[in-house]
Amino acid sequence: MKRRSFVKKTVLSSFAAIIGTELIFGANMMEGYTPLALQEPNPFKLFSKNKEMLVLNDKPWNIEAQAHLLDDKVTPNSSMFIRNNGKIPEEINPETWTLTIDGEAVKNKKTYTLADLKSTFKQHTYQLTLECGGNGRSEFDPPAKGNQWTIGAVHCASWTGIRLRDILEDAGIKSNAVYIGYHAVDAHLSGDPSKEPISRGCPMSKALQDETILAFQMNGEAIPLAHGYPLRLIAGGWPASVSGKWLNRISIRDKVHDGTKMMGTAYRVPKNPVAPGEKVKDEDMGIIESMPVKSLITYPKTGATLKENQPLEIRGHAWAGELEVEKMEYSIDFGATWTTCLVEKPANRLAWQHFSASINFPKKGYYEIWAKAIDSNNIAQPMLLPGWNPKGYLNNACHRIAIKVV
Ligand SMILES: Nc1nc2c(c(=O)[nH]1)N[C@H]1C(S)=C(S)[C@@H](COP(=O)(O)O)O[C@H]1N2
Ligand SMILES: [Mo]
Repeated sequence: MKRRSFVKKTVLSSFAAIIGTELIFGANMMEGYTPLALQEPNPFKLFSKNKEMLVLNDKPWNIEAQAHLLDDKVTPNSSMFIRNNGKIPEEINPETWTLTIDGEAVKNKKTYTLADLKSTFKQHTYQLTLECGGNGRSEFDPPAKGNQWTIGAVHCASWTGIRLRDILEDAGIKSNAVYIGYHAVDAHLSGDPSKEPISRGCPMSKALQDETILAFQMNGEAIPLAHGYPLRLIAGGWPASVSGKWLNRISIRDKVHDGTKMMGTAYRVPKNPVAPGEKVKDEDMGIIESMPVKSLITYPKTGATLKENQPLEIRGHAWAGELEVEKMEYSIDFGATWTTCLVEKPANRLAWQHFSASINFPKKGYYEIWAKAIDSNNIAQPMLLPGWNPKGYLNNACHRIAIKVV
C-alpha cells in the first residue's frame, strides 16, 4: 500500500514547538489526523507543568500554581500559571509570523517579520511580575463568576525582547495617541472567526515605559506555546490581561481601546466602595491599572511541622504593581503584633522582591504565619479580604500558612 504525505507542514512545524521534539514518521500520518500530542488534554504532563499545579478548567486551559511551587526567585515554566480566554493556537510558523502596527494614531502603518524585530531593535531582558486581575477571586462572597483562582495566578519570569516604545516610534506616533490595543491569533471558544477572545491594552504612558516589551524569549528560551509563542506583550505590574500572548497586531488608538474585555465589568472595579452583592452601573466602574501590593510565603509549605526550640526560616516574594515594596512584616499571633522581614531590592523595576525572616515560636502548638507587604506609598495589604467587587478582582489579602510546633 502506498502511503502519501497528507500531514500539513504547519502541523509539523508547530509540533516541535509544542512537544519539544521532532515528529518521527510524520509523513505517514493520514489526512486530517491530529496526533494525540496535539489533542487536549496533552498527555505530556500538561504543557510541562509541575504535577502539583491545579487545573481549574481545560476549556479553555486555566492552570494555577500553589505558593510553595513559586519558591524560585525567577519562576520556571513548570510553575507558571496559564490563563486563557480562548483556544491556544496550534499552527504557528515563526518564519511567516508578522506584527502589524496600525490604528488611528499611527503615522505609517507598518508590518514587521519576527526577524525584522530581532535584528532592527535593541534587545532587553527584565524580570517582570505578572498577576492575573482575578487572582484570589475564590475568596469573595457573594462569589464572582469566572475561574476560581486561589493564590497561584502570579509569576515573575525573565523576559527578553524589544521595547514597545522603539517599535511604536519607528512606525510613528501621532499627537492624538491615547492608548494601545493588542490583537492576537487565539480563536474564540465559539469558533466564530469574527470574535476575539480578548483584545486589551494600556494608556500610552504605560506603553512607552522602558520595561514594556514585546518578548520573544522567556527564561532564556523561546516562549513556551501556552505563554504566547512566538511574540508576546509584557506589561509588568498591571493585570496580566494587558500582556497579550500570540500577538500579531498592535493598534495605536486615539481613544481608550474598546476591544473585547475592555468594557462593562471586565477588568474593571467600582470607582467607589460598594456593598457585597451590590449592582454597579458601568459608568461607575474604572479600568484596573497598576496592581495592588501583595506577597506570598513560598517556604515552608503550609502544613509544615517543626521541632520545638528550632527557628524557622521563612521566605517568599512581594510585589506592588508599579511601586516598590518598602517593608515586609510577618505575624504569628493573628495580626496582633508584627515583626519586620528582610526585603531585597528588585532585580529591576517591576520585578518581585524576595523576603526572608527567622521565626522563633514560644512553645509547642498550632500557629499561623501571616505575611504583609507595605508599598512605597505606605499602603499595606489588608489582613483579610479587600473591598468586594462584581468580578472578584484584586484580592490582595495577606497570605497565611499553618504551622505545627511539636
Ligand atoms: N492572546 C491572549 N493573550 C492573553 C490572554 C488570552 O486569553 N489570549 N489572557 C490574558 C490573561 S487574562 C492573563 S492573566 C495572562 C496570563 O498569562 P500566562 O498564561 O502566560 O500566565 O495572559 C493574558 N494574555
Ligand atoms: Mo487574567
